[in-house]
Amino acid sequence: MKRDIARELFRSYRSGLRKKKDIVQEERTELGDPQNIGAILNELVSARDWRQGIAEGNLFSDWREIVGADIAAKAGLTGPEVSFPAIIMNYDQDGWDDILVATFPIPTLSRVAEEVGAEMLGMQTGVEKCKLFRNLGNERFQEVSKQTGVDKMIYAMGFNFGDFNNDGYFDFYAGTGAFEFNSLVPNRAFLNKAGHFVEVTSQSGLGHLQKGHGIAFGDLDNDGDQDIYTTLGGAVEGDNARNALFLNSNSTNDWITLKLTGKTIPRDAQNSRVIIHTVQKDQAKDFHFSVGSGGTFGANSLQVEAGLGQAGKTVDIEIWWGGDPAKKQVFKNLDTRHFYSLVEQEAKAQVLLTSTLALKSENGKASCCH
Ligand SMILES: [Ca+2]
Ligand SMILES: [Ca+2]
Ligand SMILES: [Ca+2]
Ligand SMILES: [Ca+2]
Repeated sequence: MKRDIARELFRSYRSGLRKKKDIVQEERTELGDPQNIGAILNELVSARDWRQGIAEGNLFSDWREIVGADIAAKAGLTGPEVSFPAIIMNYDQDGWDDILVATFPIPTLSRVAEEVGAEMLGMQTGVEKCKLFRNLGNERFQEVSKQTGVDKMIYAMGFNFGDFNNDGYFDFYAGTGAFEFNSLVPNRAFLNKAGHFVEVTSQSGLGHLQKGHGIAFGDLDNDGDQDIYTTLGGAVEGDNARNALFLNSNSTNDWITLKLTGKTIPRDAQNSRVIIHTVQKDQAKDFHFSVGSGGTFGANSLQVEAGLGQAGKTVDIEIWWGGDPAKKQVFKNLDTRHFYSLVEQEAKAQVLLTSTLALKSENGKASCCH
């Protein structure tokens, strides 16, 4: 059965210090083997006098222990020291996937609201911030947190990405909070302006105060822009909240939605690469997407719901089925603002006749409700 790390983390946090003698020591075989995570946890507990929950929260900050110091140093991936969710997205549309890691500083969890408030007032807090690692394409990464505007103290749990405005650049949304009832801070939204992130929590209407766990991007009403569904509520019994669905209503940009079906690869076509060739203001511009469920906590639509900026009426599309460049297939002159079904090894793209859904609120009105 899949482990619920968040629940275990909370239980461990609440139950206080756990005696070292209660922890079963597992023999560690060799570095680099991810199956040794349990053994590494135990080592962290033992070596640093941590509780088990803190060790779990810190595991991936100590990933050098897992992959080996030489690989960690070569890759340039260091910190944050206390991390929780992470997302892999190609934030700058250069074709190489980058890594955004959010912090979840256990020692300051009891004062989340005051720390976040202090940061928003421009005060120094000393709490560790999010890190963005840009993929340099040579098995190395460069930290670009400050220059891209993500050096914020987000305390994220749910953490996912999509495209708020169909400009082809991935934006992200973080569900925030911690265990205590009073750790209520807005869930936070960041708009990607061609590689620089600007916080749009207030103006987007996404700054819901309840604790954010699962976050899913998907075009629920079939109108070409991604809507967001979020699971809200904390880990403590009674810390409940109604989930929220946010309909997207702001895009004038072009888009195309692709439903991929594999034949030589798994049918859902996960990990397939999609490169969309566009012309924007007489300049060639490629957008890179992949088929996948997105970030940490919550799963996005497996359709490629691609924002295209001002791409105009048609685009050419290149698929690397299963992510394999040897399984490349090209579809030419597909109409933007349409839904297509693309099947591996079938030359013709089929238009999906998808009608827009008018989602209604409980009172029967067609739109809803801030
Ligand atoms: Ca990149
Ligand atoms: Ca965007
Ligand atoms: Ca939509
Ligand atoms: Ca819409």
